[in-house]
Amino acid sequence: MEESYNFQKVELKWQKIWEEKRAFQVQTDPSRKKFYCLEMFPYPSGRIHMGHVRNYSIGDVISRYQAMKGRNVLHPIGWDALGLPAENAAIQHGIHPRTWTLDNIAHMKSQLRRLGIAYDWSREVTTCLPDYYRWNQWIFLRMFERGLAFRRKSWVNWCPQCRTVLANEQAQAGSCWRCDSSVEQKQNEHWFLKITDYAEELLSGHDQLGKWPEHVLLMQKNWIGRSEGTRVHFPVPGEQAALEVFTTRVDTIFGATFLVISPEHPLLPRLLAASPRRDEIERWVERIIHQAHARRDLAEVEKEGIDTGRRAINPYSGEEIPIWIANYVLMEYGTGAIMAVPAHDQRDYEFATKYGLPVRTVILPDDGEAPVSEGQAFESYGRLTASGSFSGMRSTEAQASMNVLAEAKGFGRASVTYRLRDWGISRQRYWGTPIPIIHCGVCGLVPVPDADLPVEIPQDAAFTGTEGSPLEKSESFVRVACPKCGRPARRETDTMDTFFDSAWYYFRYLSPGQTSRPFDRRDSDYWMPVDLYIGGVEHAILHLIYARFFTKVLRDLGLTGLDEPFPHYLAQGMVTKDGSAMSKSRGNVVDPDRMIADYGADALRLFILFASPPDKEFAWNEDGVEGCFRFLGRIWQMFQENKDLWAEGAPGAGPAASAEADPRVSAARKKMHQTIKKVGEDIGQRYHLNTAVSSIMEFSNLLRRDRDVLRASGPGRSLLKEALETIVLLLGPFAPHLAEELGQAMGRPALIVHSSWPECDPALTREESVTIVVQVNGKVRDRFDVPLDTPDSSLQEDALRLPRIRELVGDRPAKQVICVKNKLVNIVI
Ligand code: ANZ
Ligand code: ZN
Repeated sequence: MEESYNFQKVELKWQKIWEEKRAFQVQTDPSRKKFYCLEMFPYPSGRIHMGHVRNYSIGDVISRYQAMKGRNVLHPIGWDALGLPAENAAIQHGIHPRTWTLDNIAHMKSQLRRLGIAYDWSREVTTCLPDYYRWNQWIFLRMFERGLAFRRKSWVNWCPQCRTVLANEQAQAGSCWRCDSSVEQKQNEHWFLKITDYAEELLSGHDQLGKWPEHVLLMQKNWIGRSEGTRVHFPVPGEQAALEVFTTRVDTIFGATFLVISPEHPLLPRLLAASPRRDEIERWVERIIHQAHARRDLAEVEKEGIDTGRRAINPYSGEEIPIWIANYVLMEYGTGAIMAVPAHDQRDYEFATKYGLPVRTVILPDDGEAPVSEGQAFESYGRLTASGSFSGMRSTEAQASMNVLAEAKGFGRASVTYRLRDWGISRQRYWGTPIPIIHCGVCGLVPVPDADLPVEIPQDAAFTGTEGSPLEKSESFVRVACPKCGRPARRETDTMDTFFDSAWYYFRYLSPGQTSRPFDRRDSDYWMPVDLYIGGVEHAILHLIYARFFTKVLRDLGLTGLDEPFPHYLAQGMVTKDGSAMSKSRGNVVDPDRMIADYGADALRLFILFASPPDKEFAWNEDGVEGCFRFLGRIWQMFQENKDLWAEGAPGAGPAASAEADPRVSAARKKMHQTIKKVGEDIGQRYHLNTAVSSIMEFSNLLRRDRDVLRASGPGRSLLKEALETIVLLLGPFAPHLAEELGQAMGRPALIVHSSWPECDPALTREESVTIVVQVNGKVRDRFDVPLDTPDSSLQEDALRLPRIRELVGDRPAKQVICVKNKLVNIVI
């Protein structure tokens, strides 16, 4: 063995050995306890960045630790390989999307290998290959059969110059990414998935996600947006159909001074049929609809409206009020029509003020609350006034009786509305999963038979960025015989949103070679749910909701027994440098390859994990890597300096404590066991990988400090040997290459990854004393230290004797004293 640590050579050596031994390959094995550690799979953009390094290092430490704890650990990786960037590269540089993608994957795979991440590469999943996306198509067809996949009209960004549909990313700030023309809105038939059928379950499923970060659950909750309210029908004189509104504040209905419908409302053409101002109004509607659709619901957009000239009747009061059209009412929410109550809704207030519509107060603040202020709607609950027989009731009480009345009279009902929309999956792109449907002039929409799957992405397509989707121009793709009647028909040319691919990839890892089903139930029953899912919080809403939705659909198809795929989600914090997120556009990127070249994979990984807890921001600084690099060097050095301990073959475990002459020997032994315990709990329970690393550092410092003392006695020498071997095991998950190299030098027969995590002796890890918190009436007032396991009676006595507590309690007798052993005393007076 060489004297100085040649990390390049050592790291490559162990990567090769792991690969040859297939060290991380696992099988379904119901006789063993499993651990499924999953990290969000990367988009193959070309290079691994620091965010990936962080994500995958966190997962690697946890996987390797769980394996050492005896679990059968599944740690897979794959590629989210379809999507727009590959197609843009084709348009801009003339490289075929497939070539571009597969080249990127090859490069990034070599980078992941060089990082020494313990993946089971035999399970690699690549979504752009037909053996994966055929199952997208298969799942889509099962959804189609159940009405969960359907077609309807919807809006898309359209570039009139390029004559093509644009993705939102290609239409930023309302202009085309290629030609800068102003983007229009166009209505087309699109494919949707009926995620709204699962809205309630996606919400109630949160009960099973107690280990998710609170803020992620809140984001999902807001995204689903459950609102309880009332649907009310307003008859329109001269029309058969009534206008239905959705309101969360039916208690304000006597203050409704006008109705507002969305410009896309289906009843609008009828309302305007006989209008003398029809042309003018239609032109106005046309203009509003062409305002970039996505931006209309933003609060900042100036409210604009126009009077239809028609009127509707408030079924509660019999009052006739005007019907307006306005840009702030969206067709996609509720019923696309609202009753406007300017006195109690700020948006309605601003609109009414702008157009001179009446404002009528019908809710009064409760006593003691601020009075209604000028220029501001009073939006809180209160007591009803000027509301017929409901006057005097409280808001909640009025809502309940108004719902009952509406139901009884048949003009409305209590109703729940969700903000969640059905998931539009149609993309007019090439590099996506073809939707397996055939359009036949006679038979209509005909599913591609399962036996004909996959519908492959054709090779012969032109990438111009103009004139529609490349698939439309591939004759070999489009022309097909109808599977039902055999007549000439057309293939669907829309492809799927790539979020479809990532909604179930974690199931495919379980049965990667399966050719007759997406995955096996037996594998899913064993491996699922994922024990820990790690990834960036930018996926907290869409990806995680779609994955939860898919799991429920797959469950309903009988493919899995699971309700929730990821009961434990660890949202990884951002990687920043100089105060902002590390990104290409900011030009503050640090290249992992350069760090590996200068310091090695072990030092890079160790630093990333040591610098901050996984869920917090991680600020890059080069001194930090340097520090971790030196720490690993010192571990290496320590072994070199004490090599003779292995040569002399001293026994691994120390003799009885009585033989330990110097107290520093037993102190070191104790510290060793405490470190084993702390590191294990930090990795396995708290995911505080940073404090795990610092405990190892602390312990190694102690050994360096007391080295001479330890080496001076037999028991000391054997302890030092055991301690160094323990450090190697504890470092195994963090700096796996160095750990293997030292393990081998120490003559350990097995790989570190296949070794057991060291055991700690509970007798040595107990703290002698604990701090007791003293509360008076539940408020923390003082603290004191006592020996561990001090009985309640003496805790109580000690607490009552504290000067601060005596002062607070005075002569008053304590009603009750509650003691929690080793923790607290609460005195109730
Ligand atoms: C009358 C009213 C009076 C309202 C009042 C609020 C306060 P959430 O809580 O988000 O569900 N609304 C309903 N459909 C709409 C649409 N398609 N576009 C824009 N706004 C719409 O909000 C429900 C409230 O948002 C509804 O209750 C309605 O205004 C409005 F003092 O009805 B409310
Ligand atoms: Zn047909």
